[in-house]
Amino acid sequence: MRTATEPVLTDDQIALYHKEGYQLVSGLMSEAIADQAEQAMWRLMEMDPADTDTWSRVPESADEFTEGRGVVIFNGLQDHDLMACATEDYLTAVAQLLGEPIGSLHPPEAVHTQNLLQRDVEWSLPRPHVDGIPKMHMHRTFPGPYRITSLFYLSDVEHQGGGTCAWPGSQRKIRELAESDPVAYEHLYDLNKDIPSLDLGEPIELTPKRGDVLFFQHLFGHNGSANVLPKPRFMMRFFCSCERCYSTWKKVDHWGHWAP
Ligand SMILES: O=C(O)CCC(=O)C(=O)O
Ligand SMILES: [Fe+2]
Repeated sequence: MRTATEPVLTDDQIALYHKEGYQLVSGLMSEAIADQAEQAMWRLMEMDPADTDTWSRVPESADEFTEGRGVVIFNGLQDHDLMACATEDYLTAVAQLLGEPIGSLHPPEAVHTQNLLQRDVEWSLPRPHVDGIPKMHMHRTFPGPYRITSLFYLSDVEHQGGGTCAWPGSQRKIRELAESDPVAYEHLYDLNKDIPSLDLGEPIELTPKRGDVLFFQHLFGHNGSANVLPKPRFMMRFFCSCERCYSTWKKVDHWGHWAP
């Protein structure tokens, strides 16, 4: 059996993460943890997984619903079944990808959801973005608001069901653009506007399974895509209120994105 100090990712996975800027990883939580977390999402969404009529409802208790994207946002949830996804194996994988000692990272404190409801649009590939772009925060491009981030999928995502799109290797071309004019691109807000003009190649539409975690780097080009299927797509990211996370990547209230 693995002990808590042993690595979980292979050298190949780590090398690919550095080369391509991202890595989709399965098995960082048990099936039982993933199942409990999915059930927690159904509860929060005030939906019955056995009754498709409930799947298009916007839950009363949501913090935000953006109709244009069909996204249901809850901020700062500390539901036990969702927080259980921050397993030792997950924290070990993050440490490995960052090149930090295993066991040295502070754990996240809460969850931010980005659940996608079905939209009545023609599905198409999105345009790439980098994170940290809201004008109100004016995040600096360097060193950027995070080194690594993680998206947790808590439902199986089918083709056109709200998979995140990833541009492999895009972080290098986006960094080159940023470095080509440090004044014009001092802020991610301005850098992001010019990203669609780069030739980043074809994106990959990821179709993750429940319990999979997508890791990506600062300056990695990605974006969500519409969910045109009836089943909601469940996805979450972690929040933290510690001074360092809050000051590097403040999000809402006293929460920042967890930025180890
Ligand atoms: O909804 C998605 O698949 C991706 C959302 C996104 O771009 C993000 O959380 O940074
Ligand atoms: Fe993003």
